Amino acid sequence: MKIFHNTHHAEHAGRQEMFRGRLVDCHEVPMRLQHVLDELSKRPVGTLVQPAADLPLDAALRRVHSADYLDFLAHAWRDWVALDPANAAVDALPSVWPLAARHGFRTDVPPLNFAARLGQYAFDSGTPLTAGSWAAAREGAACALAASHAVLGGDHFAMALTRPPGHHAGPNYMGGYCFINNAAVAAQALHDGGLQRVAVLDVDYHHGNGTQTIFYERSDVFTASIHGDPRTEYPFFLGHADERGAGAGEGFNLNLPLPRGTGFEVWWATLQTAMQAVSDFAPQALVVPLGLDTFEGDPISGFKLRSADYLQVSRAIAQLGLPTVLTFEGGYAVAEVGVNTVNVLEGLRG
Ligand code: Q9C
Ligand code: ZN
Repeated sequence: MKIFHNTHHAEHAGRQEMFRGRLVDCHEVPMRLQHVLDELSKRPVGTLVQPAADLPLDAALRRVHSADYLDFLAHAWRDWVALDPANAAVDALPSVWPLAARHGFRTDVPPLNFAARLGQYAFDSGTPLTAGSWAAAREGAACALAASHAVLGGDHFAMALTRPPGHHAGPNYMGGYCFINNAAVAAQALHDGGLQRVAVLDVDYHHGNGTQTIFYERSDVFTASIHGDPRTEYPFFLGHADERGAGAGEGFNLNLPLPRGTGFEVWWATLQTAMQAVSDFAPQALVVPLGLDTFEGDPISGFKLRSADYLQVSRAIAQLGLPTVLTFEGGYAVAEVGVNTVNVLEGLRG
């Protein structure tokens, strides 16, 4: 199995995120991926490779994100520093939002102030944008794209060590530590490579709101997500069981929210439900946004999976028999995220 390594990931190193009125140290840190690499050096379940430099990345990004959002991201750091040269010493976090027209605010006059523009494109204040965020996110997306190309070329599994993560990023917004939706890039690339039906099975603790939204009105990409109930868990405003898709996409989105505190037995039964729905869709390939924040020791999440459970999870996923791309999403028990990730990759082998 090829494991695409984002050699630029550490250029995204946010310092602090806003949490309940305080700035706290970021959970989504470069050491997460370092632990995965360290574990891979002990247990080489695949071959570490880098994405080719000549991939059609910009075209692939435009397939899932709006041009204005990508342009915003590409120049965000420059514009943040232009707002005030002192900003070069701090990360960009939004502090004001247009909250949509439903509250009477105007969205028809594009703001020039960068703080206002950041609020247009970010849905939370937990996702610091730094000098290196764009370079890191771009290269992460290149890993996802390269993983899809590997699968299109005949590889059965491919892993993309995407960091920053991606599944909360929507067509034109960032948030939840995510900038580019790597799983959506991968799924769209599989489709564009000639596969008519692609399924996404999101196993991160948090609902994959970005991926759901990107494919919500489509019947060619089936999206399923098992996650903490959004009535109590982030991202709160999407991920409920009654969201089943819209228009041509009606019936092609499946949300399986579970209460905080859910252990492996119930989670496992829910995985069977999700996998049955994936099988019923009869996809030609699968994308798994792999979050390890379902782990019992995760500091910001509430499920109770244990390290050994991840071997069983991926053995089951492998039994779907589908060419599969995995993207790296959440998982904030930093010391254990390497073991848990490599357990998944090991389990794929049966
Ligand atoms: N203090 C992913 O797992 N903040 N994103 C929760 C923590 C947002 C998680 C509050 C969590 C986002 C990719
Ligand atoms: Zn998560």
